[in-house]
Amino acid sequence: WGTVGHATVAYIASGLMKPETTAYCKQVLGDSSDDFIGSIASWADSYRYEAGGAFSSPFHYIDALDNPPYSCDVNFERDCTEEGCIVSAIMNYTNIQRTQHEPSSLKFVVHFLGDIHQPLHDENYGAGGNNITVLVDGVTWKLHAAWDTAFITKITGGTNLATAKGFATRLLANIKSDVYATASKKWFRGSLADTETAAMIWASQTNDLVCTHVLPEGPIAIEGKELNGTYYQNAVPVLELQMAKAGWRLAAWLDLIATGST
Ligand code: DCM
Ligand code: DCM
Ligand code: DCM
Ligand code: ZN
Ligand code: ZN
Repeated sequence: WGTVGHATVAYIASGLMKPETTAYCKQVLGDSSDDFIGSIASWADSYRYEAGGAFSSPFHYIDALDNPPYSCDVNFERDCTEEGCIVSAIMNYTNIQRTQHEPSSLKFVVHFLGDIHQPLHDENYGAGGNNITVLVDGVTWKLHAAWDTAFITKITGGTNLATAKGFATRLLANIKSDVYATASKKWFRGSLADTETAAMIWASQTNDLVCTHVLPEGPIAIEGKELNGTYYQNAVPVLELQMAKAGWRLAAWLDLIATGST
């Protein structure tokens, strides 16, 4: 996700987490403001461009070697390479956070629980959609960035932290009321007793969306095409649900870490 997507996930989580989890995160991050988590959600995207941070680049995704739109699946042994992937990164930084309570592992966990909910971060095809070019309202985008950023800007009309806060407020209301309240009771939460299974279930559910909503008729059907019609209309509810699920799961995950639970 771009900065609005990551901050939206973070603000949703901050609206759902336990008070002791808020206190824990504020203490670890050394930030007592309301933006303690929204303001660090995109740190990992700056860090990977720093000289010492290049090792973390593969941690933002898992390149599922599936065959969309005919079959979608993620396989840890097949798809997580030796340099690591988003699933192994969530496992590692969650364990570091549980034992060392330090800021960089918390910033990684917040970021990667966001990215794992972006369908193209759980897909190998076209380097996660970076090699597919599309149009959004006449502007050329990589398909990956259309999902990361262009569609979210089109939904919210903004690009800053205030935009994310507004978007998160609306999605939080959905989680707490009619729109997602019943469904969210069945969302898979995950447990710190088996972090690989948790992250793999999040990745697999998200990867399913590559077949149904990202490449439903294959790449040729969208290459060079304008996506602001039906394709975008079908993407909006998926993007909103992925933001909501990611924020809800991040809150639950941080609650377990902060309270020393599994
Ligand atoms: N990005 C960038 N420069 C930065 C931080 C982020 O160009 N300093 C861009 C690259 C990605 C996007 O942000 O297209 C989101 O990154 P990702 O989705 O890989 O986390
Ligand atoms: N990305 C991905 N899968 C890949 C390669 C990259 O999901 N196989 C993501 C990471 C960034 C975005 O795509 O969010 C752009 O990557 P880069 O900045 O490396 O071009
Ligand atoms: N917003 C949203 N969905 C929209 C339009 C806006 O979630 N379709 C969010 C993002 C904005 C916030 O609401 O930051 C306030 O919007 P506005 O500036 O239109 O009042
Ligand atoms: Zn991305
Ligand atoms: Zn990222």
